[in-house]
Parts: sequence; C-alpha cells; structure tokens
Amino acid sequence: MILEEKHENFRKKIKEFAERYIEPKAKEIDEEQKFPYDNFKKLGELGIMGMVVPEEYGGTGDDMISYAIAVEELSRVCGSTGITVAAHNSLAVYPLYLFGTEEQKKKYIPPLAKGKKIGAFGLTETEAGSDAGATKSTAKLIGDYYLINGSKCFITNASVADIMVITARTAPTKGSKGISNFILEKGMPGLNVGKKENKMGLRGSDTAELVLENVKVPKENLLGKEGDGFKQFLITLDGGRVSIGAMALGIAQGAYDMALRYAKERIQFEKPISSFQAIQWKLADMATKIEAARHLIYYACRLKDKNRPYIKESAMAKLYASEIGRWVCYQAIQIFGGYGYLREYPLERYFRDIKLCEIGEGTSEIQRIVIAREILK
Ligand code: COS
Repeated sequence: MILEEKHENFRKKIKEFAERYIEPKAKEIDEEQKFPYDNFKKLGELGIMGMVVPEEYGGTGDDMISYAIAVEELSRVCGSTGITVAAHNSLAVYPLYLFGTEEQKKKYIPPLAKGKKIGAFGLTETEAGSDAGATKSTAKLIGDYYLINGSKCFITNASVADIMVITARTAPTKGSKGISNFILEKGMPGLNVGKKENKMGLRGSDTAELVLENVKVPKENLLGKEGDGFKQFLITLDGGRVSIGAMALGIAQGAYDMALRYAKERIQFEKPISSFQAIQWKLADMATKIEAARHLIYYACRLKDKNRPYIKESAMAKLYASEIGRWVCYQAIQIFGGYGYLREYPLERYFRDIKLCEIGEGTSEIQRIVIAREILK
C-alpha cells in the first residue's frame, strides 16, 4: 500500500526499534508471563505512549494512521507489547483527553504520555462485557467524594496501572444512562488488584481483576458529566477497535513473513516448497487478505483523522483483521508443518496471541451487531 512519506519513515523507525528492543524479549515474556516494564519506558521515550494526544499534554499529536502503524509493527514481533500499548493509548489516555477537564488532562495525561505511568480502562464485569450497559459497580456521591464498590474483570494492565478510567453506576434505575466514568489512581484505599489471569496467549501482557471496596474517589475525578459514561466508552471503544485491528494485522503480517521465508528455504521433493502450487495459493491468499485488512484499518484511521463518523468502519476493520489474522496464523503453521507446532519456534505464540483479537474490545459477534446497526439505521 502506498503511504505518505512521513508514514513510511515512521514505520521504518518503529520497525527498527521493535526488532532491536522488543523482539528479542518476546519469547521470554510470553513464557514467563513477565510484564516488560523496560519496554514501556523505552516506548515512552520514543513517544509511543502518548501518540493520541497533542504535545501540550506531553504527547506527540500523531495521526491515527501513525498510531495504527506503531501498534502493527510492535505486534508484528510481540503481541503482548502491542496490546499493552493499544490499551494504554486508546482506552486510558484517549478518554482522558476526550472527556477530561483541563485540570484533569494537565494532571493525568503527561506522565501517561511520557510512559512514566501506565494506564488501564476498567469496564468489563462478570455480567457486563458485551452487554456493557449492564454495569453493576456503583458510585454513590457522599459530600465531596464518590464511594465506589464493585469489581472488574479481564482488565488489561490492571495490576501494573498507575491511572485507571473506571465505569460505575451513579443512577441505579436509569439503565445505560445511569453509568459514569471515574479516574482512579493506584494506591487509593480499597482499590485492589484481584486474580491475575493465566492466559492462553498474550502472556506478557497483564490481565487481572480489580476489586473496589468503598473506594473514596474525589468528586473532581468524575470524567465528564454524570450519566455520560456509556456513551463515553462506546466512543472510546470505536478507537480501541481500530487499534485491536492493527494488532491483528501486525500478528498476521509477522506470521506471514515467517511462512514466506520458510517456504522459500524448506526443501522437499528436491525443491523449495514455495515452488508447489498448494503453498503458492496459500501465500497468495494470505497476502491478499492481509492487504485487504490493512486497507480497512487505514481507511477507518483516515475517517477518524478527518473527524468523520467511523463506527461502522472501525468495527469492520477489527472484525476482518482479527478473523483473517487467525486464518493467516493457522495457514502459516500449516506451511511450517511439524516445526510450526513446536514451542521452540515463535509461530505457535502468534497462533495463541491472535485469538484474543476476536474476543477483546468486543467479540466478532459484537462487531457484526455494530456494523448491522449502522447499515440498518
Ligand atoms: N459512538 C458514539 N455513540 C454511540 C455509539 C458509538 N459507537 N454507539 C451508540 N452510541 C450512542 C447512541 O447514539 C445513543 O445515544 P442517545 O442516547 O443520545 O440516543 C447511546 O449511545 C446509546 O445507544 P444505544 O441505545 O444504541 O445502545 P445499546 O445499548 O443498544 O448498545 C451495543 C448496544 C451492543 C452497541 C453496545 O452495548 C456495545 O457496543 N456493546 C459492546 C461493548 C464491548 O465492546 N464490550 C467489550 C469491552 S472490552 S473493554
């Protein structure tokens, strides 16, 4: 795909960085479920932890395409790093920027954007995932603070985050219009990290429960207005979905690159296996689907950059990239044969990592609902 020169140059820079610093640790952080703090320090220095916010808040003010390229290139070598960056930028930094007061933005965004602090977004609960409006956690205004009770699950970055945007119900009877978002800080009494999940893939990324027991949150930490929480997180998820699409694209590209290289090197029947049509067709289909996913993702980015509606396009980009990504990883393993099945080689990690893209930030079924609603309305 032809990109502007500034995007090509940026890709080159982030690709080199990812191969030099991120890739060598990818296997170890996956095997040991070790959160790579030093990666994020370096990514912060490079400006990657504040890509979605302007310089006045410590960010780089990059456009959405640059951000997608960053997530894609990081995920091409390490899905765990890709999702951590995506969750931090799209789900924590961005809603603070979109909905925060000037005071909140000045206080919370700069350390996040510089990578000195890590962000998380606490929406999902045991009974409120796809049905995000079913939030049960409560926030009761008592004088100058809200008293928050409840629990959150499957929260990316939960145990490593310093600053969290959390959803809770401020009005019990108002359905999705009774939900509000709050800014919480690590160390607030009553805010505890629960079980850390032992996942199938993306094992270097942190996923845990958050338990909120009588957490006193100052009134000024309400994000936007009471009752705006549901709409705020649907808007947040639109951007987040593009970043998960970019992550799927990166993982698919990484698996494809390995399969292509291997097909040219692996000799069977006295020829490289790439000379057989069975393999050529696989490679052709993989390359075509990856390119189509890239077009969908960058198209959603362009719409967002032009402030045009992109709800349908962001859901399409995520849906398509994650489904073809899973398929591409599957085909890559088939090309590798027995070697693709061994833990010794990176491909099996890609196969495990990609699956989350069809689940996180809205399952594929949810993306289809969102797309259909937009088409039919
Ligand atoms: N962006 C901005 N506003 C949106 C929006 C979007 N993507 N989607 C809906 N809205 C607005 C609507 O316009 C409506 O505004 P008004 O009240 O002013 O009319 C409001 O939000 C409520 O919309 P609606 O009534 O259509 O919401 P539903 O309860 O029907 O939403 C779905 C249903 C399935 C779309 C929603 O619950 C959803 O997206 N769920 C998936 C959540 C998810 O991805 N969970 C995984 C979280 S991982 S962090």
